[in-house]
Amino acid sequence: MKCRSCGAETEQVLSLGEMPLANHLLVYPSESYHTYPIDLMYCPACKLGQLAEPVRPLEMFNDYPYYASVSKPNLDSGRELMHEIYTERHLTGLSLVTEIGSNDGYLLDHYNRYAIPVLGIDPASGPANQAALRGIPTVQEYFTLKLARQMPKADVIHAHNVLAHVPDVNDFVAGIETMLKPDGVVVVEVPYLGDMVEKGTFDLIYHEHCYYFSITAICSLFFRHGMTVGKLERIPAHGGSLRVFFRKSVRGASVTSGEAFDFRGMIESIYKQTTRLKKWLETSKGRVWGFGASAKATIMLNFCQVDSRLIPCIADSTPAKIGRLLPGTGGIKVVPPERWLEEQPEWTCIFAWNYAQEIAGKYAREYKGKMFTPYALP
Ligand code: JHZ
Repeated sequence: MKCRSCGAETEQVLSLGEMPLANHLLVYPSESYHTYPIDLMYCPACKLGQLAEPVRPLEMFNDYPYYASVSKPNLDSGRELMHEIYTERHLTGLSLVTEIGSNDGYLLDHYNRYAIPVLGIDPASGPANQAALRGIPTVQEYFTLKLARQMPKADVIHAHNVLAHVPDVNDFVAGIETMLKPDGVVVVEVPYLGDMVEKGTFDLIYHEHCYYFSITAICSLFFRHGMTVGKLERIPAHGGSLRVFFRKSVRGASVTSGEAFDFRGMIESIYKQTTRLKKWLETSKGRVWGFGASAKATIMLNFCQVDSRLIPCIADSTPAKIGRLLPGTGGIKVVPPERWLEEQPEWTCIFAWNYAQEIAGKYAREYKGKMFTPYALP
Protein backbone atom coordinates (compact mmCIF):
# COMPACT_ATOMS: atom_id res chain seq x y z
CA MET A 1 0.00 0.00 0.00
CA LYS A 2 1.20 3.52 -0.85
CA CYS A 3 1.49 6.18 1.87
CA ARG A 4 -1.56 8.47 1.69
CA SER A 5 0.64 11.45 2.57
CA CYS A 6 3.84 11.13 0.49
CA GLY A 7 3.07 8.25 -1.89
CA ALA A 8 5.99 5.99 -0.88
CA GLU A 9 5.56 2.26 -0.21
CA THR A 10 4.40 1.38 3.34
CA GLU A 11 4.89 -1.76 5.45
CA GLN A 12 2.55 -3.40 7.96
CA VAL A 13 3.82 -3.09 11.54
CA LEU A 14 0.96 -4.38 13.67
CA SER A 15 -2.60 -5.65 13.60
CA LEU A 16 -5.29 -5.50 16.29
CA GLY A 17 -7.65 -7.71 14.29
CA GLU A 18 -11.34 -6.87 13.80
CA MET A 19 -12.73 -4.20 16.13
CA PRO A 20 -16.03 -2.34 16.45
CA LEU A 21 -16.04 1.43 15.91
CA ALA A 22 -14.78 2.83 19.21
CA ASN A 23 -17.46 5.49 19.69
CA HIS A 24 -20.35 3.50 18.25
CA LEU A 25 -22.14 3.03 21.58
CA LEU A 26 -25.18 0.76 21.42
CA VAL A 27 -28.70 1.55 22.56
CA TYR A 28 -29.93 -2.07 22.94
CA PRO A 29 -27.94 -5.17 24.00
CA SER A 30 -29.11 -7.06 20.89
CA GLU A 31 -28.28 -4.21 18.50
CA SER A 32 -26.00 -5.28 15.67
CA TYR A 33 -22.77 -3.46 14.94
CA HIS A 34 -20.05 -3.69 12.33
CA THR A 35 -16.44 -4.61 12.95
CA TYR A 36 -13.57 -3.56 10.70
CA PRO A 37 -9.90 -4.60 10.66
CA ILE A 38 -7.28 -2.45 12.34
CA ASP A 39 -3.98 -2.94 10.52
CA LEU A 40 -1.31 -0.34 11.17
CA MET A 41 1.00 0.49 8.26
CA TYR A 42 4.15 2.59 8.50
CA CYS A 43 5.80 4.70 5.81
CA PRO A 44 9.60 4.56 6.24
CA ALA A 45 9.99 7.56 3.88
CA CYS A 46 7.93 10.17 5.78
CA LYS A 47 7.60 8.20 9.07
CA LEU A 48 3.80 8.29 9.13
CA GLY A 49 1.72 5.53 10.76
CA GLN A 50 -1.60 4.93 9.02
CA LEU A 51 -4.48 2.46 8.91
CA ALA A 52 -4.56 0.13 5.92
CA GLU A 53 -8.27 0.63 5.31
CA PRO A 54 -9.85 3.81 6.65
CA VAL A 55 -13.56 3.63 7.46
CA ARG A 56 -15.75 6.29 5.78
CA PRO A 57 -15.98 9.29 8.16
CA LEU A 58 -19.77 9.39 7.65
CA GLU A 59 -20.04 6.09 9.52
CA MET A 60 -18.20 7.47 12.55
CA PHE A 61 -19.05 11.11 13.04
CA ASN A 62 -22.78 11.43 12.34
CA ASP A 63 -23.81 10.17 15.77
CA TYR A 64 -20.71 11.20 17.73
CA PRO A 65 -20.92 11.06 21.54
CA TYR A 66 -17.54 12.71 22.33
CA TYR A 67 -17.89 16.15 23.98
CA ALA A 68 -14.52 17.74 24.72
CA SER A 69 -15.89 20.09 27.43
CA VAL A 70 -16.70 17.15 29.74
CA SER A 71 -12.97 16.79 30.48
CA LYS A 72 -11.81 19.82 32.46
CA PRO A 73 -8.13 19.47 31.46
CA ASN A 74 -9.25 20.19 27.85
CA LEU A 75 -10.85 23.45 28.99
CA ASP A 76 -7.80 24.42 31.06
CA SER A 77 -5.26 23.77 28.31
CA GLY A 78 -7.53 25.55 25.81
CA ARG A 79 -7.63 28.63 28.06
CA GLU A 80 -3.84 28.69 28.47
CA LEU A 81 -3.26 28.31 24.74
CA MET A 82 -5.76 31.05 23.95
CA HIS A 83 -3.93 33.44 26.33
CA GLU A 84 -0.58 32.56 24.73
CA ILE A 85 -1.86 33.28 21.22
CA TYR A 86 -3.83 36.34 22.31
CA THR A 87 -0.68 37.86 23.81
CA GLU A 88 1.69 36.87 21.00
CA ARG A 89 -0.48 37.93 18.11
CA HIS A 90 -2.21 40.96 19.64
CA LEU A 91 -5.57 39.72 18.43
CA THR A 92 -8.15 42.44 17.97
CA GLY A 93 -11.83 42.58 17.14
CA LEU A 94 -10.85 42.45 13.46
CA SER A 95 -9.20 39.05 13.70
CA LEU A 96 -10.82 35.73 12.95
CA VAL A 97 -10.01 32.51 14.78
CA THR A 98 -11.28 29.36 13.04
CA GLU A 99 -11.21 25.89 14.52
CA ILE A 100 -11.51 22.75 12.41
CA GLY A 101 -12.99 19.92 14.49
CA SER A 102 -14.36 22.48 16.95
CA ASN A 103 -16.52 19.87 18.72
CA ASP A 104 -18.69 21.52 21.42
CA GLY A 105 -16.78 24.81 21.32
CA TYR A 106 -14.52 23.97 24.30
CA LEU A 107 -11.65 26.06 22.80
CA LEU A 108 -13.37 28.79 20.77
CA ASP A 109 -15.46 29.70 23.80
CA HIS A 110 -12.33 31.18 25.42
CA TYR A 111 -11.81 33.52 22.43
CA ASN A 112 -15.52 34.31 22.35
CA ARG A 113 -15.30 35.62 25.91
CA TYR A 114 -12.71 38.15 24.67
CA ALA A 115 -15.08 39.19 21.86
CA ILE A 116 -12.73 37.83 19.21
CA PRO A 117 -14.71 36.64 16.19
CA VAL A 118 -14.66 32.85 15.90
CA LEU A 119 -15.85 30.22 13.48
CA GLY A 120 -16.14 26.49 14.18
CA ILE A 121 -16.23 23.74 11.58
CA ASP A 122 -17.37 20.27 12.67
CA PRO A 123 -19.60 17.66 11.02
CA ALA A 124 -20.75 15.98 14.27
CA SER A 125 -24.21 17.41 14.83
CA GLY A 126 -24.54 16.83 18.61
CA PRO A 127 -21.34 18.64 19.65
CA ALA A 128 -21.76 21.28 16.88
CA ASN A 129 -25.28 22.12 18.13
CA GLN A 130 -23.92 22.44 21.66
CA ALA A 131 -21.31 24.90 20.36
CA ALA A 132 -24.00 26.89 18.55
CA LEU A 133 -25.98 27.09 21.82
CA ARG A 134 -22.87 28.64 23.41
CA GLY A 135 -22.93 31.31 20.74
CA ILE A 136 -20.19 29.85 18.56
CA PRO A 137 -21.10 29.98 14.87
CA THR A 138 -20.40 26.48 13.57
CA VAL A 139 -20.41 25.17 10.02
CA GLN A 140 -21.65 21.56 10.23
CA GLU A 141 -19.56 20.09 7.42
CA TYR A 142 -16.50 17.94 6.81
CA PHE A 143 -13.52 20.22 6.18
CA THR A 144 -12.10 19.90 2.67
CA LEU A 145 -10.20 22.13 0.24
CA LYS A 146 -13.53 22.78 -1.52
CA LEU A 147 -15.12 23.99 1.72
CA ALA A 148 -12.03 26.05 2.61
CA ARG A 149 -12.44 28.05 -0.62
CA GLN A 150 -15.88 29.18 0.57
CA MET A 151 -14.73 30.15 4.09
CA PRO A 152 -13.41 33.56 5.25
CA LYS A 153 -9.62 33.78 5.70
CA ALA A 154 -8.45 33.34 9.29
CA ASP A 155 -5.62 34.85 11.34
CA VAL A 156 -5.47 31.77 13.57
CA ILE A 157 -6.55 28.25 12.62
CA HIS A 158 -6.76 25.56 15.28
CA ALA A 159 -6.81 21.87 14.34
CA HIS A 160 -6.58 19.82 17.54
CA ASN A 161 -7.04 16.06 17.39
CA VAL A 162 -8.64 16.25 13.98
CA LEU A 163 -5.82 15.81 11.44
CA ALA A 164 -5.54 12.11 12.26
CA HIS A 165 -9.24 11.64 11.53
CA VAL A 166 -9.24 12.63 7.86
CA PRO A 167 -8.44 10.02 5.19
CA ASP A 168 -7.52 12.58 2.48
CA VAL A 169 -4.91 14.33 4.58
CA ASN A 170 -3.33 16.23 1.65
CA ASP A 171 -6.66 17.77 0.67
CA PHE A 172 -7.24 18.73 4.32
CA VAL A 173 -3.88 20.49 4.71
CA ALA A 174 -4.27 22.20 1.31
CA GLY A 175 -7.58 23.51 2.71
CA ILE A 176 -5.84 24.89 5.80
CA GLU A 177 -3.30 26.73 3.62
CA THR A 178 -6.12 28.19 1.52
CA MET A 179 -8.07 29.42 4.55
CA LEU A 180 -5.03 30.98 6.29
CA LYS A 181 -4.20 34.70 5.93
CA PRO A 182 -0.65 35.35 4.61
CA ASP A 183 0.67 36.18 8.10
CA GLY A 184 -1.61 33.79 9.95
CA VAL A 185 -0.71 30.89 12.24
CA VAL A 186 -1.98 27.32 12.36
CA VAL A 187 -1.89 25.38 15.63
CA VAL A 188 -2.09 21.61 15.18
CA GLU A 189 -2.22 18.95 17.89
CA VAL A 190 -1.88 15.23 17.29
CA PRO A 191 -1.05 12.28 19.55
CA TYR A 192 2.66 11.56 19.01
CA LEU A 193 3.60 8.24 17.42
CA GLY A 194 6.86 8.16 19.42
CA ASP A 195 5.07 8.22 22.78
CA MET A 196 2.48 5.68 21.67
CA VAL A 197 5.10 3.17 20.50
CA GLU A 198 7.40 3.69 23.48
CA LYS A 199 4.60 3.40 26.07
CA GLY A 200 2.71 0.65 24.22
CA THR A 201 -0.56 2.61 24.41
CA PHE A 202 -2.21 0.65 21.61
CA ASP A 203 -5.75 1.68 22.66
CA LEU A 204 -5.06 4.96 20.85
CA ILE A 205 -5.25 2.95 17.63
CA TYR A 206 -8.81 2.88 16.35
CA HIS A 207 -10.70 3.54 13.13
CA GLU A 208 -11.22 7.25 13.84
CA HIS A 209 -7.46 7.68 13.79
CA CYS A 210 -6.38 7.06 10.21
CA TYR A 211 -2.93 8.54 11.02
CA TYR A 212 -0.23 8.36 13.74
CA PHE A 213 2.14 11.29 13.35
CA SER A 214 5.86 11.50 13.92
CA ILE A 215 7.62 14.87 13.89
CA THR A 216 8.98 14.12 10.43
CA ALA A 217 5.53 13.10 9.13
CA ILE A 218 3.66 16.20 10.28
CA CYS A 219 6.38 18.65 9.27
CA SER A 220 6.84 17.19 5.80
CA LEU A 221 3.08 17.10 5.22
CA PHE A 222 2.68 20.83 5.98
CA PHE A 223 5.90 21.69 4.09
CA ARG A 224 4.44 20.02 0.98
CA HIS A 225 1.59 22.53 1.22
CA GLY A 226 3.72 25.64 1.66
CA MET A 227 3.91 25.86 5.46
CA THR A 228 6.89 25.63 7.81
CA VAL A 229 7.25 25.12 11.54
CA GLY A 230 7.34 28.17 13.79
CA LYS A 231 7.37 26.24 17.05
CA LEU A 232 7.09 22.58 18.00
CA GLU A 233 6.26 21.38 21.51
CA ARG A 234 5.76 17.99 23.07
CA ILE A 235 2.79 18.17 25.45
CA PRO A 236 1.36 15.54 27.83
CA ALA A 237 -2.16 15.35 26.28
CA HIS A 238 -3.36 11.82 25.41
CA GLY A 239 -0.23 10.18 26.77
CA GLY A 240 2.05 12.45 24.72
CA SER A 241 1.15 14.74 21.83
CA LEU A 242 2.78 17.18 19.43
CA ARG A 243 1.63 20.79 19.34
CA VAL A 244 3.01 22.44 16.23
CA PHE A 245 2.65 26.07 15.10
CA PHE A 246 2.89 26.43 11.32
CA ARG A 247 3.04 29.56 9.17
CA LYS A 248 3.10 30.15 5.43
CA SER A 249 6.55 30.14 3.93
CA VAL A 250 7.99 29.10 0.60
CA ARG A 251 11.52 29.26 1.97
CA GLY A 252 13.29 26.91 4.33
CA ALA A 253 13.26 23.16 4.43
CA SER A 254 11.11 20.51 6.02
CA VAL A 255 12.18 19.29 9.44
CA THR A 256 13.54 15.78 9.42
CA SER A 257 14.36 14.05 12.66
CA GLY A 258 16.27 10.92 13.52
CA GLU A 259 13.13 9.30 14.90
CA ALA A 260 13.01 5.50 14.94
CA PHE A 261 10.16 3.40 16.30
CA ASP A 262 10.40 -0.02 17.90
CA PHE A 263 7.13 -1.60 16.73
CA ARG A 264 8.29 -5.10 17.72
CA GLY A 265 8.88 -3.89 21.27
CA MET A 266 5.42 -2.31 21.23
CA ILE A 267 3.78 -5.59 20.18
CA GLU A 268 5.57 -7.44 22.99
CA SER A 269 4.46 -4.89 25.55
CA ILE A 270 0.84 -5.00 24.27
CA TYR A 271 0.62 -8.75 24.77
CA LYS A 272 2.35 -8.63 28.15
CA GLN A 273 0.17 -5.84 29.46
CA THR A 274 -3.18 -7.15 28.18
CA THR A 275 -2.50 -10.69 29.43
CA ARG A 276 -1.72 -9.28 32.88
CA LEU A 277 -4.86 -7.12 32.86
CA LYS A 278 -7.15 -9.99 31.86
CA LYS A 279 -5.63 -12.28 34.49
CA TRP A 280 -5.91 -9.60 37.17
CA LEU A 281 -9.59 -9.00 36.35
CA GLU A 282 -10.33 -12.74 36.43
CA THR A 283 -8.65 -13.31 39.79
CA SER A 284 -9.29 -10.06 41.67
CA LYS A 285 -11.42 -10.11 44.80
CA GLY A 286 -14.31 -7.65 44.87
CA ARG A 287 -16.27 -5.88 42.15
CA VAL A 288 -14.47 -4.01 39.36
CA TRP A 289 -16.08 -1.14 37.47
CA GLY A 290 -14.59 1.17 34.88
CA PHE A 291 -14.30 4.95 34.66
CA GLY A 292 -14.21 6.91 31.38
CA ALA A 293 -16.14 5.42 28.46
CA SER A 294 -13.47 6.72 26.12
CA ALA A 295 -12.79 5.39 22.65
CA LYS A 296 -9.76 3.73 24.28
CA ALA A 297 -12.08 1.73 26.58
CA THR A 298 -13.78 0.03 23.62
CA ILE A 299 -10.42 -0.96 22.13
CA MET A 300 -8.85 -2.13 25.40
CA LEU A 301 -11.91 -4.21 26.40
CA ASN A 302 -12.37 -5.75 22.94
CA PHE A 303 -8.70 -6.60 22.55
CA CYS A 304 -8.63 -8.25 26.00
CA GLN A 305 -12.05 -9.84 25.42
CA VAL A 306 -13.32 -8.49 28.70
CA ASP A 307 -17.10 -8.44 28.96
CA SER A 308 -19.83 -7.37 31.38
CA ARG A 309 -19.27 -10.42 33.61
CA LEU A 310 -15.91 -8.96 34.61
CA ILE A 311 -16.79 -5.25 34.42
CA PRO A 312 -20.56 -4.57 34.46
CA CYS A 313 -20.47 -0.77 34.22
CA ILE A 314 -18.30 2.21 33.26
CA ALA A 315 -18.94 5.60 34.85
CA ASP A 316 -18.80 8.69 32.64
CA SER A 317 -20.21 12.21 32.90
CA THR A 318 -21.06 12.61 29.20
CA PRO A 319 -24.88 12.78 28.86
CA ALA A 320 -24.68 11.40 25.28
CA LYS A 321 -22.90 8.25 26.55
CA ILE A 322 -24.93 7.53 29.70
CA GLY A 323 -27.33 4.59 29.37
CA ARG A 324 -25.56 3.24 26.27
CA LEU A 325 -23.49 0.07 25.95
CA LEU A 326 -19.92 -0.44 24.79
CA PRO A 327 -19.89 -2.45 21.54
CA GLY A 328 -18.36 -5.94 21.63
CA THR A 329 -18.44 -6.17 25.43
CA GLY A 330 -21.63 -8.15 26.05
CA GLY A 331 -23.35 -5.03 27.33
CA ILE A 332 -20.96 -3.06 29.57
CA LYS A 333 -23.17 -0.10 30.43
CA VAL A 334 -22.24 3.57 30.76
CA VAL A 335 -23.61 4.99 34.01
CA PRO A 336 -23.34 8.44 35.59
CA PRO A 337 -20.60 8.87 38.22
CA GLU A 338 -23.32 9.33 40.88
CA ARG A 339 -24.42 5.73 40.34
CA TRP A 340 -20.82 4.51 40.65
CA LEU A 341 -20.46 6.43 43.91
CA GLU A 342 -23.66 4.86 45.25
CA GLU A 343 -22.39 1.37 44.42
CA GLN A 344 -18.81 1.94 45.65
CA PRO A 345 -17.25 -1.04 43.80
CA GLU A 346 -14.03 -2.14 45.47
CA TRP A 347 -11.96 -1.47 42.31
CA THR A 348 -12.17 1.00 39.45
CA CYS A 349 -10.16 0.76 36.24
CA ILE A 350 -9.73 4.20 34.67
CA PHE A 351 -9.95 3.59 30.93
CA ALA A 352 -9.47 7.32 30.30
CA TRP A 353 -5.96 6.83 31.71
CA ASN A 354 -4.83 10.15 30.25
CA TYR A 355 -7.05 11.81 32.88
CA ALA A 356 -6.25 9.39 35.72
CA GLN A 357 -4.92 12.11 38.03
CA GLU A 358 -7.82 14.44 37.35
CA ILE A 359 -10.42 11.69 37.90
CA ALA A 360 -8.76 10.24 41.01
CA GLY A 361 -8.39 13.73 42.50
CA LYS A 362 -11.96 14.75 41.71
CA TYR A 363 -13.49 11.75 43.50
CA ALA A 364 -10.84 11.20 46.20
CA ARG A 365 -13.17 12.16 49.04
CA GLU A 366 -16.32 10.38 47.87
CA TYR A 367 -14.96 7.14 46.42
CA LYS A 368 -13.69 4.62 48.96
CA GLY A 369 -12.41 1.91 46.58
CA LYS A 370 -9.08 1.72 44.75
CA MET A 371 -8.39 3.12 41.31
CA PHE A 372 -5.90 1.96 38.71
CA THR A 373 -5.35 2.12 34.95
CA PRO A 374 -4.99 -0.70 32.40
CA TYR A 375 -1.27 0.17 32.12
CA ALA A 376 -0.56 0.33 35.87
CA LEU A 377 -2.26 -2.52 37.68
CA PRO A 378 -2.53 -2.59 41.47
P1 JHZ B 1 -10.82 10.94 26.24
C1 JHZ B 1 -10.65 11.35 22.24
O1 JHZ B 1 -10.59 9.96 22.49
C2 JHZ B 1 -11.54 11.64 21.10
P2 JHZ B 1 -11.13 9.28 23.84
C3 JHZ B 1 -10.91 11.78 19.77
N1 JHZ B 1 -11.25 10.71 18.90
C4 JHZ B 1 -9.44 11.82 19.74
O2 JHZ B 1 -8.87 12.01 18.71
C5 JHZ B 1 -8.68 11.47 20.95
O3 JHZ B 1 -9.36 11.86 22.12
C6 JHZ B 1 -7.27 11.96 20.93
C7 JHZ B 1 -14.92 11.11 30.51
N2 JHZ B 1 -14.55 11.90 31.71
O4 JHZ B 1 -10.82 12.41 26.19
C8 JHZ B 1 -15.24 11.94 29.29
C9 JHZ B 1 -15.44 11.99 32.76
O5 JHZ B 1 -16.53 11.42 32.70
O6 JHZ B 1 -9.68 10.28 26.90
C10 JHZ B 1 -14.88 11.01 28.15
O7 JHZ B 1 -15.96 10.16 27.84
N3 JHZ B 1 -15.07 12.72 33.86
C11 JHZ B 1 -11.43 13.07 19.20
O8 JHZ B 1 -12.59 9.00 23.70
C12 JHZ B 1 -13.74 10.18 28.72
O9 JHZ B 1 -13.84 10.27 30.13
C13 JHZ B 1 -13.87 13.36 33.95
O10 JHZ B 1 -13.58 14.01 34.99
O11 JHZ B 1 -10.25 8.15 24.13
C14 JHZ B 1 -12.39 10.70 28.30
O12 JHZ B 1 -12.17 10.44 26.97
C15 JHZ B 1 -12.96 13.26 32.85
C16 JHZ B 1 -11.63 13.96 32.90
C17 JHZ B 1 -13.34 12.52 31.74
O13 JHZ B 1 -10.97 10.52 24.80
